[in-house]
Amino acid sequence: MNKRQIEVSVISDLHLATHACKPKQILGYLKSIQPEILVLNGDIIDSWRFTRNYFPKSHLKVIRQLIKMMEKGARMIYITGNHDEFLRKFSGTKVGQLEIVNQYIFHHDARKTWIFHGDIFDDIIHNSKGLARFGAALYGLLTLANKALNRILRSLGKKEIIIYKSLKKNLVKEKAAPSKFESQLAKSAVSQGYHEVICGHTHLPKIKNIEVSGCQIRYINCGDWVEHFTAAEFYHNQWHLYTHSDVETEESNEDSEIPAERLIYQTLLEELTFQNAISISS
Ligand SMILES: [Mn+2]
Repeated sequence: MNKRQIEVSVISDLHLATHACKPKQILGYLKSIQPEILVLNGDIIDSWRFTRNYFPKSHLKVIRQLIKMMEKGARMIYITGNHDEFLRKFSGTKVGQLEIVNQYIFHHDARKTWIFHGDIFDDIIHNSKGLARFGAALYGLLTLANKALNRILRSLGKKEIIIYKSLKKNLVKEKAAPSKFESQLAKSAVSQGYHEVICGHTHLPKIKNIEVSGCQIRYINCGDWVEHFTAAEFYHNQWHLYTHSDVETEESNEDSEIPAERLIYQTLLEELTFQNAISISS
């Protein structure tokens, strides 16, 4: 497959480790691009639900693909979000091609793009973390219900649906005027001299200009990989909002198999005992 060469790709809200996650689409997209910089803009690994011990092979494949891209030379900027805030204490860490940060500033010509997850503005506006967690729990329940419903639909030969997508469409009416979240963010970006601002968090992909006291700022929300499958991409000297369609996804068989846990343990046991001549009494 011919990979699209782009300077920067920004993706957010993959929510790995949850049932809502769509690893096939993520993997399809990652395999289709060759970015110089890949920005993981928050809520990549969802630690809120991590305690459930749900991390299937398909999610592991996404992690493997990310590692492979780094091995091939891509720089990876991991910006933490509210669902992966457990990584925030590692902010500033740099390991090889991987950097963990709270925000990233991308320079192009004399312009600069401010990239961060965006939850901080949500907290300032709503002043409640508890509400967000309740929402996340509800979302989790809805996802499970959705999965069950889709199994039934599939067995009847019907197309799958995403419940919360249509639910949210009714809740969040498309307005021409920027939302409170958007205008707060734009205001802050303008006051700091940025030309573009990119965030995720809201699961609402968007690209538009927002006017702040006579100044135009480009606002891009890179969306999510639970419902919309979108990315903010930089090439030809400007930002684009890309929507990934499933159709072109081709699953290559090369190293796509990840050994079962039993086998991994077996290998570990053999490697440690044989190489170090340890005898394990049973
Ligand atoms: Mn978020």
